[in-house]
Amino acid sequence: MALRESRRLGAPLGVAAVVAGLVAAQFVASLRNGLSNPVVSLGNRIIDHVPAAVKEFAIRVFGIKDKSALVISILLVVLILAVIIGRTFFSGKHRRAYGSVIVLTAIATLASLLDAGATIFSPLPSLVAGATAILILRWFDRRLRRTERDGQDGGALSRRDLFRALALIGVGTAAAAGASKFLRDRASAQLERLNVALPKPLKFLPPPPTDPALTTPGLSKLFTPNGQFYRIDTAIVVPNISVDTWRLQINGLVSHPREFTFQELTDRPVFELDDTIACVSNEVGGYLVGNARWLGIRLDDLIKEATPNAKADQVMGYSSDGFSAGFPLAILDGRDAMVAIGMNGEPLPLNHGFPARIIVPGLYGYVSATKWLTRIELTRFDQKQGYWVPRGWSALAPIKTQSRIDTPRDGSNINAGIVAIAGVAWAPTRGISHVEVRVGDSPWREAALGPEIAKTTWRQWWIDWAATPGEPSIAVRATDGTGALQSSNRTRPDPDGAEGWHTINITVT
Ligand SMILES: Nc1nc2c(c(=O)[nH]1)N[C@H]1C(S)=C(S)[C@@H](COP(=O)(O)O)O[C@H]1N2
Ligand SMILES: [Mo]
Repeated sequence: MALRESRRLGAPLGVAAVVAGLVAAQFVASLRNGLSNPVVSLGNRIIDHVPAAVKEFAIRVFGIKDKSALVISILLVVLILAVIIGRTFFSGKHRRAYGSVIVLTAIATLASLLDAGATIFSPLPSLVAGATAILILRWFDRRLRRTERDGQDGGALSRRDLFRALALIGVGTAAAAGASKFLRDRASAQLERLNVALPKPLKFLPPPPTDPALTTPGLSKLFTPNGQFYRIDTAIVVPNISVDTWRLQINGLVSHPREFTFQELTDRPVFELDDTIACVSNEVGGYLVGNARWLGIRLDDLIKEATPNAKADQVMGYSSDGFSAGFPLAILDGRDAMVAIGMNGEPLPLNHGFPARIIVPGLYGYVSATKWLTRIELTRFDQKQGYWVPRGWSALAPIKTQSRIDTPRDGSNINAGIVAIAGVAWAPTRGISHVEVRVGDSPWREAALGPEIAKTTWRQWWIDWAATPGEPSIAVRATDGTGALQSSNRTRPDPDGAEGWHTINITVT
């Protein structure tokens, strides 16, 4: 009776043991930087090895939630394994169940040893997870045996006992989860960020003009608020960097390697830059693009002080979590590339690279915009490749001229009458000189353009259109500041950015 009962309880008990192990691991991982959560490490290894096509797919299907989807998938697989382990264990095959836990622990250990900056301590949480799961399984087993031996009303008693045990594990798990969250928050860069006082630029940029988006519902704002700014990176957990211990190194093929504390860096002259950044994975008409007023330190000055050797032809930024992005040294042609510390009047948000990142006007993010920056290396293209290059993306990646219709939305129904068609167009650093709109088969019409605050930023555009009933398609195309028309040839984002005119279909009734 007790045995049959226990077999049925195998699944929930297996899950309880494994979940308790994972929570114990998270608790240990939150005690100090450098201890890796096993699920995060497994996710990191998967992200490291996904081909460009899968990354594309994940971004398209899950958008910026791609990493939550990854973590949830890993947890689901682990939970399924936990059910199998629980059932195996409680049907008497103890060695096989322990063996499975040990194999899982070994995989997690290996995964955490491969994390950027891993030490021999990094797998500690994985080992704690494995040990916790095994101890809990053994404890359950002992209780089961005891109730069986005592023989008094076996099944009922063992079930009550086991539910009590489950409740205990539940409470312990919740307590550990709460404590680990508390510890993480206390150590958090979030608090330090609130205390960072941004230095003042020698000369402020003029205040932004009145935003046309105020009068055109649906049009993107001239400056994208930080909370709405797109986020793309490989970090499952945002790096938690303390400005007290943070250093920026500049080294590699240089005669004067440099190292700065956050204070030393921000004591230098800072300047403001209005710049639109874009992700190479952005589809035609997509939202992986945003405009901000950045505050930072001139990158060309920093590099000049380090004195690159004649052999150096690439500037590679590295983040605390092992990401890297490289671009030609020759790109620093006087343009306002910076080590950014501020975004739209605030210290960089954690999601966008606190305490410092690189911004290079005119280059896609994956070759330039390293967040959580810790090192800048002068190197050679024939010696080092940035993170995404061996994964199938181009080594050189200037931002292509693109335009997007924000309103009306693709597939929407609107009423006949006067309607605004509006959106944004960008071509940093060339600027936008014309935007044209075509409705159905009508000729292209020149759109009105919003203020050009800089050649590095996007420009809003709009036309008033007298909509009549039908199902028209609407297309947009931009001409950059050099007079070059945006390419009409539809291409995929990989290897160096999508091309084509954004075209939508709507219904007018
Ligand atoms: N450390 C780090 N920096 C990174 C990335 C990353 O994965 N890790 N992704 C880059 C890519 S692909 C883009 S498009 C931009 C996005 O910047 P955002 O998230 O601030 O919009 O960051 C870049 N910097
Ligand atoms: Mo990107």
